[in-house]
Amino acid sequence: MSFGRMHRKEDARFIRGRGNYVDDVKLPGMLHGAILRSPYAHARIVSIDTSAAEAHPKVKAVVTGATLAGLNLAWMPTLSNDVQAVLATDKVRFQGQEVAFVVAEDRYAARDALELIEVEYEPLDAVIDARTALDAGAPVIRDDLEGKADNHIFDWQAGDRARTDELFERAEVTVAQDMLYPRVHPAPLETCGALADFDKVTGKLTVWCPTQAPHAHRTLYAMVAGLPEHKIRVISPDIGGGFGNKVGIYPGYVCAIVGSIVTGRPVKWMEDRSENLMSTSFARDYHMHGEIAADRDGRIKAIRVKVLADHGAFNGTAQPTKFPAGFFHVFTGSYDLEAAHCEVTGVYTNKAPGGVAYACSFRITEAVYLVERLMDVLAAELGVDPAELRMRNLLKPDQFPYTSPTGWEYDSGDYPKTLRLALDMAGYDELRAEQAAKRARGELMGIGISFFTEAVGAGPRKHMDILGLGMADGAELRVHPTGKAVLRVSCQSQGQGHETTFAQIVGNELGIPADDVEVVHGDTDQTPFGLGTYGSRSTPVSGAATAVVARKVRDRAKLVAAAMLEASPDDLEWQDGKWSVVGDPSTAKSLAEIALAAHSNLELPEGVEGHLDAVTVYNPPNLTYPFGAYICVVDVDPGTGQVKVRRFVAVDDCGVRINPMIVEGQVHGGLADGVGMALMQVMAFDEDGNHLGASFMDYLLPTSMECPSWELGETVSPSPFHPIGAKGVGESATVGSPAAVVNAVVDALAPYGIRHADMPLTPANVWRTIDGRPFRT
Ligand code: PCD
Repeated sequence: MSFGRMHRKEDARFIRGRGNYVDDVKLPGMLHGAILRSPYAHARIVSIDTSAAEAHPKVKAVVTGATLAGLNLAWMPTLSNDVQAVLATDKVRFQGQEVAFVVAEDRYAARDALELIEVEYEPLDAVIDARTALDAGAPVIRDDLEGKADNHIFDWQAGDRARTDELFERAEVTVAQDMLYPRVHPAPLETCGALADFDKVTGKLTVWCPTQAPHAHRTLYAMVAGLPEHKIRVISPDIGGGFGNKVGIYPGYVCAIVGSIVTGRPVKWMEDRSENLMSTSFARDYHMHGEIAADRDGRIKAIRVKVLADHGAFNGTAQPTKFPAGFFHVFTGSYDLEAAHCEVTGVYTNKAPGGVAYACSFRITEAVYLVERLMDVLAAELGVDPAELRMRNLLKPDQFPYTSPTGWEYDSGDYPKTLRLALDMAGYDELRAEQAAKRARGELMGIGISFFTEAVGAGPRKHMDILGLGMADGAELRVHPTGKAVLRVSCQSQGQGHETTFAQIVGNELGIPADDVEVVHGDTDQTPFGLGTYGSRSTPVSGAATAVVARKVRDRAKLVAAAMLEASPDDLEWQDGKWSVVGDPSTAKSLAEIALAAHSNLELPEGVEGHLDAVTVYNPPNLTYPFGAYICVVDVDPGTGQVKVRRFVAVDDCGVRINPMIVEGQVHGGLADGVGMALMQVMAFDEDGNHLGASFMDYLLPTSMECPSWELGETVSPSPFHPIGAKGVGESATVGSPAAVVNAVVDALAPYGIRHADMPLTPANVWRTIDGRPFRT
């Protein structure tokens, strides 16, 4: 068994500062690019004069939208079948939009030359608040789209409206709540960038880029630029965090490629922090109205939701094509109810495009937040304890596999057991007693619960695709004569430790140490096709492919072992990581022995090839459904509105854990993210569309100062849809934790009659929420 708490192999280079990131890659003759960006949120471009920049002694090329239009590259397709300007030609549509690209001998000269470009703008009114985007007379943002006369993108719905409405009409109790999941940003520590090298002689284009989906990038470059796919190589070296920010193709990548084609030299473009925060994919920005219908005794019946989704200036949200609101329709959460319905309307605004699944499988964070806030609003209405209300409504173990009212097939779980464990770990009853005593003294202590179910591992080819590409992943496993193995996968580690866990999967299947398995990823010339890493899909899809390909090797090894033992394969058994004749352990052959024999002159039966190597493509039969119960304890200072997260208990169930230490690390990171979103983060804009969070001075990342010492627990419900029973976990904590923190803060503020407050619960927001309200115990 190679599963277990193994130290991460990749840390040998990371902790020595020997990682190799895109900006570490330096090629002979390399030039540097910089992007001129729009100061306005919405403005017509009257003229662009690049002559002074071109005259700069170190400048090699200046590329504008007009240059790109000549190459038919001024616009590129987005992940949502919209188009996005690579460099603006007609108008700028958000502050920070790409307007021109300068290629120069060094980074400083490129930046200096930006200031020599003269752009004349005619400012236009901007649409900043999504709630006004569909007003009659609102400025039309996308007049580039033929016949477009408003800012509407799509209407989408899921569930059974008639049945849901009927249950609402008959319900004994209903509650409703408006809530905003604010626009936030994945903010990986390494910003985005690309190094492009076009070789005119061979016609080969090599792009180094921190992408979460190298193969998808290659295919899209081929489709968009018309370059032959086999002449494109995308290399994703070490990545300093992705969190969904590195899924899509950004204008800067295309500019670097064009820059290299135009100058005949390699061109590197790296954005700075402000560029990353202002122009790369945001997340969330959902204005939600949720309602829940229940009996007096707290049995919930139905949920109904209306969402206004702010998608920014270009619809670049990332999700399987069929689902414009991603997996939002999993909003019935972990509860047994009769019907549900949601309507989502997407609109354009003058903000950066994106809508990525920042640490969430396509809008599940929004869905979990919605249902977990509604549960607390209902608990307050009924005067029932929120833990008790959840216990009454959680799905029961015998309901699995469970088909939700909006069509999801949950795979496995014992939800009450997981919640019970969390309550025990937290000492829930004592916490409530402590809270009562403190309330009597006028102190603000809050306890927040959230129970979440995620749907990860996109996805089954029959249900989903991205831009027509099915979501199956390949894997290749080569076994050297001495029994050491090389695994090649399409998924892409951004820090999650795939080089370790994927080696552990192979080791576990083949009876060899994980250290004997090298994992190759991040290079389209070296790996099989697959759609990349996001939505916690690597373990569910590529991880499954890895187990399957290793089993193919094991099956082949069986035939070779049979030949070695002069036995029938039917008489062999796999025991303790070796093939042996049934009942005779002395005959056991290890993989290394078998590999050597497979490469030798051993006579193999008719039809059995030599070597042990194998390939596979894995098409997941279903998603996997990790879940968990989180409990957060906060203290709020009534004088300043400051929230302190005192304790956080997180019980996660991600099925079989390959490397429990990595899983815990993933959970720690996600919980910190959740505290950040709940208490500190929002991409804010003023009414003219000026971005108010373009540095880490304004857009705050949580540190150890804001985080408690996490208290983790686990339950294990193997997924019946996965060869080793594993479910994804990378995003669970980000999905589940914001609701727990907000529920805790709102619980602390209950004596003021507060039932809801929107994130981020900064001291100023908390203080404004309670200011002037009487405190009643
Ligand atoms: N695992 C184990 N076991 C189990 C599960 C899992 O062990 N059961 C592990 C694995 O193998 C890996 C990890 O853990 O290693 C994770 O996993 P998953 O869940 O599968 O996931 P993936 O796919 O791999 O990844 C992804 C994720 C995401 S998605 C995100 S956001 C984030 C996370 O991941 N990001 C990041 N985490 C992390 N970490 C780090 N360090 N960094 C980063 O960046 Mo998206 O959609 O993109 O938004």
